[in-house]
Amino acid sequence: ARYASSVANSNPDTIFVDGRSFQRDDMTTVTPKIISRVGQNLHNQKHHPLCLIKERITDFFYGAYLNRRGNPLFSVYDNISPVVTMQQNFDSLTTPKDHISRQKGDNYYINRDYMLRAHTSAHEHELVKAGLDAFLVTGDVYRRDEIDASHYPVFHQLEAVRLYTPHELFDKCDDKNLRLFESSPGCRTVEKQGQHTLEAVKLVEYELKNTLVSCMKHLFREDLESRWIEAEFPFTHPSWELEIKFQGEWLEVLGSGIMSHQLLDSAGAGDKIGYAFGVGLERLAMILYDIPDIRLFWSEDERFLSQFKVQDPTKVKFKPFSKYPPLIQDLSFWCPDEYTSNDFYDLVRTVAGDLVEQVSLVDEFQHPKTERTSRCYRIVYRSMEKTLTKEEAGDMHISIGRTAQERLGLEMRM
Ligand code: FA5
Ligand code: MG
Repeated sequence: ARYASSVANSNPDTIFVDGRSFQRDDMTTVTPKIISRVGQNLHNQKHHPLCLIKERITDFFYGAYLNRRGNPLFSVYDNISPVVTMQQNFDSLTTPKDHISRQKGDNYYINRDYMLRAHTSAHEHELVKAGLDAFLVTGDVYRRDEIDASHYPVFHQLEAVRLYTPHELFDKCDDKNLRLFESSPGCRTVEKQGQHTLEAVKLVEYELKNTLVSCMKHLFREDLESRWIEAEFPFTHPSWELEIKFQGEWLEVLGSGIMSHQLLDSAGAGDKIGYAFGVGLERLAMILYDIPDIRLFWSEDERFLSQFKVQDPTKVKFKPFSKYPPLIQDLSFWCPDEYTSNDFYDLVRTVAGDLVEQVSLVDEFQHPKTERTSRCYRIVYRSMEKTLTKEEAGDMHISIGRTAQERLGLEMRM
């Protein structure tokens, strides 16, 4: 096996993605950098902001929708491989062969047969075909796109599908003659697909919009400002996008609509009507936690990740940290009896202000004879505005030591 894999590795025509090997061809657009993102699954990393958002949306759906037996109605999938066929990503969703969304320039194709999914909608057909009526799919999605503060070639979506039988949809209606489908299918209009009755479409539209607005209020706040915009997708009609007011601007957070009857019919659910939506998790997390740049989600820096490792993450507001390098120095003292570390922390803040990022107690011991206590503090110097020079940090360090001797009676150990 080792021999085989080293041979394969040295073959430039073989691409490894998610534990499988593929032959490169004239459709290939994936790059090593992009492939390295596959399998990171930020949405499944405990305490990661994308995972927190996923969990809060899942909690909302678990809480709000129970089946007759009192179990959650929606089943949850967050571990489906992003490697899909073009059949899954496009054809299964009735996307026309010449649709712009298929362009080589916009997608990460592995080869003529496989690609990295461009949206979580790629799994709608297979899950409906498996017999599911209500499900959520969360995953990483890949698009060749510009790179700026709100665009990144890899981001995360949460997809939802909810199907209704006539009984479920018309449950609360008095009129027993309501139907999902026209007895003879008419033409598609602005309002609906040819097969559906207008009353069925209006009820599903109401359920969809009501569900999503309630979900957003659950995530954000009751007085959240939102609006619906007419949209266009090959796999839903009618379709809408939801925009949320964020820092005075309208920001699009999701696409949604009444699922294509052709799609449902070909997946074996031609007797049902349903809605689907796909929401961008980064957009929601940026709004919720004040995260200014989409690249931060990929940071492995504890100064980012640790901000979300708290008891109640709903209240987190991200505090920006410096991109300049740190300078680290230690200070050791013999300390008087009544002294506490907080005295030293206050003093550091007074002397050094924002140039100190962190102070931590790294060592503590008691002298066996004198019984005096020694403490060693590690100080991380870092500016938000510039790279600190060794001299600047050194001067600051000396000044902290001297002030600690004068004001706190600490005795510096050399
Ligand atoms: C779609 O991807 C559809 N599959 C959504 C859908 C699902 C429609 C089910 C109907 C039924 P769109 O390309 O607009 O649609 O992306 C959906 C959301 O993903 C956007 O509203 C946005 O929140 C997020 N998104 C899209 N592109 C990016 C990007 N480059 N970076 C970050 N988030 C993005
Ligand atoms: Mg859109």
